[in-house]
Amino acid sequence: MHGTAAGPLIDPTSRPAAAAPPDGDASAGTSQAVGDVVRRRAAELVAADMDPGSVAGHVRDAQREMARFRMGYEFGIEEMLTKIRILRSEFRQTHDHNPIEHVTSRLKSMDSILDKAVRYGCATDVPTIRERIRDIAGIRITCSFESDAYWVADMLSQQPDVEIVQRKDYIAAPKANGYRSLHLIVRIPVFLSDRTEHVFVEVQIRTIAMDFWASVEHKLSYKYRGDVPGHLATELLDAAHTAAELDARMGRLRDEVRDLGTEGAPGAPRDAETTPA
Ligand code: 0O2
Repeated sequence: MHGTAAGPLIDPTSRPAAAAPPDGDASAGTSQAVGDVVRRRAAELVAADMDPGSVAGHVRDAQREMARFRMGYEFGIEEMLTKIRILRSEFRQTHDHNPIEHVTSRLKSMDSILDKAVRYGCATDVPTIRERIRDIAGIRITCSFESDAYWVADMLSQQPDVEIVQRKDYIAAPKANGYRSLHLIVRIPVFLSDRTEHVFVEVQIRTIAMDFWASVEHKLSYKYRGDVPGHLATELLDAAHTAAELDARMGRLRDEVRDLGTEGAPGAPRDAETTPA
């Protein structure tokens, strides 16, 4: 991937235009895309009259390098998930409220990585992609309340091996379309047998209401290829305001319950009912 005799393995001009669906099965999509990229590269080398033995060697090298590239991000996700799991378990044992409802993760597909590299106008060699595309590994944490989202962000930020590279607070300052979420780009070390890799992981933290809205908006945006018709965009913005109001009301109700000291009383939702991280 760093550049073979016949050029970089990741060549955005040699792949089909269609990108993988953004919310698809990330790991399956990525291996599929990696396989496609390697097969296309092999076909190019054959067409360039390279002898079959050299082509096989190049393909093996490329496959190995692709696997190494993905591995760092997979382990980065695992490390962050472990941190989140520990926070969640500790909180569950010491408090009667669980700030984390559920957690999902995904590895960006090779097609999406290349789309973004093209959009950023950056080179497609591995070091450049590693540096410029910072959401190859992604984690989404869904909380019940806005204050929980900030709490989770603070807890992760305080960990000594988590470097906060960027923090975007779309809760305090929503996007023009109404999108709200707290985004962190973190950089964490991944300790391998022969080296330490530092990988970027994007962590999106949001409430259930924000997540519901973003999921509907994403589907509409995908359906209309990013150009949602005016009346639907207005409807979405209105729904975002409603979701924000719901978050605010639920926060006030939670404060009320907390003041009364009745959390954990009969009838209150039990932690065991939530999805484990
Ligand atoms: P996917 O498939 O979810 O990963 P850029 O990443 O360059 O597009 P920027 O400013 O670096 O833009 O990133 P930003 O604003 O932090 O947003 C990155 C991610 O947040 C997106 O990733 C989405 O997951 C989510 N997001 C941001 N804005 C919206 C929005 O308006 N609606 C919805 N539903 N999600 C949003 P990707 O790469 O677009 O997609």
